[in-house]
Amino acid sequence: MRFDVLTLFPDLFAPFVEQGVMGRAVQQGKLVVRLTNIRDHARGAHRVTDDRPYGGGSGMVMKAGPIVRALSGVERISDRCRVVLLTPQGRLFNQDLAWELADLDQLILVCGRYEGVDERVLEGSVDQEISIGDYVLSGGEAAALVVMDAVGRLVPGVLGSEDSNRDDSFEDGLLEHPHYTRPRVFEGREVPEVLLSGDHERIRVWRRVQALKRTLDRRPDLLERARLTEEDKKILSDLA
Ligand code: 4GX
Repeated sequence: MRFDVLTLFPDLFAPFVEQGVMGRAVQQGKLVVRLTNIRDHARGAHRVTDDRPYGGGSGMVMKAGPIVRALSGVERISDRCRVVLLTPQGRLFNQDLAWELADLDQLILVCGRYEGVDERVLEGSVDQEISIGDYVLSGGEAAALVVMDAVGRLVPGVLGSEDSNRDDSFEDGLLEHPHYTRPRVFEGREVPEVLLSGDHERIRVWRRVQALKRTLDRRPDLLERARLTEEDKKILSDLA
């Protein structure tokens, strides 16, 4: 899978692209990340990328020209390609959308700054607007990193067997059970006895109960869309 990021701050991406799961996947060629500096497509001696809003008001708006020219400069490697603008006005990003995007060959992420981008960029050159949540960032870059991280790890071969997908929170729509590792006692707090028992069935049931308890307690909204087994439903009715 290839990610193309259009941004005024390409340097923000280097540490993320070079390290961790993403870094390894890029080295292995399973992910390709290309950065385009929108300013390289601005015209004039001053390479201006923003201007004052028509109709007045505070703040600046990103000009259409540099963004659209930057998009034209991005090679499309496949028809399975989507141009995404990160904005609070977009579809709320979640694990379902991450899976949908992971099915593409190429994702072009446009990062806006200031008050936003000229609406004509959206009309003519953007396939989808995505928001990573209901809060205000100072630019789309942090949002693009979130999308690349969540989508990239769903691409086959990106996660090692060490950190596989299948146990993850949200893959069944529930929050995760608690995790413990050595030492057995830390600051007087013991690891739950069941986890030391070696009884794999007891451990499985305990973990499932913990996951269901946490979800019921902290994110009951998730239960409506969770993939629940008959055993899960029984546990939940016992908890209630
Ligand atoms: N999830 N922001 C983008 C500037 C902007 C505004 C409109 C394009 C259109 C955000 C979020 C987010 C702040 C990034 C405004 N660019 N992006 N920026 N929440 O808050 O994605």
